[in-house]
Amino acid sequence: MATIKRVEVLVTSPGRNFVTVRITTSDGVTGLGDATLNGRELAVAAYIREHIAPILTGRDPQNIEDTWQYLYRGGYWRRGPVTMTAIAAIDVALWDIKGKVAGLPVYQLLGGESRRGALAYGHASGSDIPALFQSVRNHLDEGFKAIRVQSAVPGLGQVYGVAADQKPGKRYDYEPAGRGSAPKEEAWDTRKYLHHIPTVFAALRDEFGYSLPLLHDGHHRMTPNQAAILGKSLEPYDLFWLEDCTPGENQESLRRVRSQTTTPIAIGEIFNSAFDYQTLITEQLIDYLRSSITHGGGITAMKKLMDFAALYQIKSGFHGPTDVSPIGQAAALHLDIAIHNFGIQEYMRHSDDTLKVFRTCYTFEDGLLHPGVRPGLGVDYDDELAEAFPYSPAYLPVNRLQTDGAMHDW
Ligand code: CS2
Ligand code: MG
Repeated sequence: MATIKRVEVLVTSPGRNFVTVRITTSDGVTGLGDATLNGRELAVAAYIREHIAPILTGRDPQNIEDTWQYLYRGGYWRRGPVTMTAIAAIDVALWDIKGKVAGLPVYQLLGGESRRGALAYGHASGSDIPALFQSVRNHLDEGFKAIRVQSAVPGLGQVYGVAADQKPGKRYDYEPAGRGSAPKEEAWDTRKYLHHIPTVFAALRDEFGYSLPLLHDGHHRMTPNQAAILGKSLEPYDLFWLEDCTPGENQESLRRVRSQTTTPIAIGEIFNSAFDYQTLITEQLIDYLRSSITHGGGITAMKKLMDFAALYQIKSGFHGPTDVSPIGQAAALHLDIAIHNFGIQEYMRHSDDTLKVFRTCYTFEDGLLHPGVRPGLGVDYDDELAEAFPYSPAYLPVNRLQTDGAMHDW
């Protein structure tokens, strides 16, 4: 029987910071897992190096479920983003190993293909309507068949999710804080936002018609009643989903939103366990579940959660920003292809530097992503190149109310 011989934690920063786990077996098979927790990366690196790596050596790499339970139940302290990202990274690396040993892509081990490919959505944004239309057109030219739309709000400055530079290829997602400095501060006013966003979607529907699925992310900035107002005002524009309309911690608050609007609701990119979704699923308060594989406890946990959600006709919309590494994205694609209740997959192409360090075989064609057919996850890690991109801290922005400077959710 092969055993786990080595667990390495690799930190690199090709455009963004990434933490990767590499497990090597006594037979020389390696598996990769994504352990990246944006803005808090080194906490997960230390958790794995100091507390997980030493207790995994000698174990059977094939026993993925038992290892998951060993780390979850055995750690005594359950849940939380740091713990669950660490467990996810080990879990995904073990699925990669299992696939390589079996000579099969991971989706085959999860039941095989349920579809030709995973419908992907890209991120359009604009500082005004002409810039936004151009950004939507660029995405259509790239082949996207579903598009998330974020817009600047008159009277507010830079808003997270909207590219400051509107040229094609320029994006909002690279280290808004700048390397090594404190988080950038942005100003927020929910009233201005609530009045402006419906006018943006009205303009989009006038220009592009109704067949294009459009999504929008509220970044947790509304109260339940404000979210209900926004959901109602967006109903005429037929959104694919409204994401993170309220902070996610209080599941009961989604009852208010749900009872007031038929706009589909997606939530969960900052959730890390099935318990975060329990009320949302059993009371059918949401339509799409947003965790990433990386932050949701790995393939093992997310497969179970999706099977539970399937009982309530809730679908997946896994988180896929560029701070989930290409390994995390590949893991999502294997699950997307396999499960029946797939909804949509977020897709922001990683930077060229990122894709040189993490060599992937997934494809994007005709609006659909496919994980590729290589055994395991289908991602290679280039150690030599990775070392050329040393880590330095980078943070997401923070949000303060324009009226009085109080900290606000985002
Ligand atoms: C966003 C992300 O992709 C999304 O829906 O909410 O940009 C998110 O803010 C980052 O991944 C946070 O790390
Ligand atoms: Mg989001």
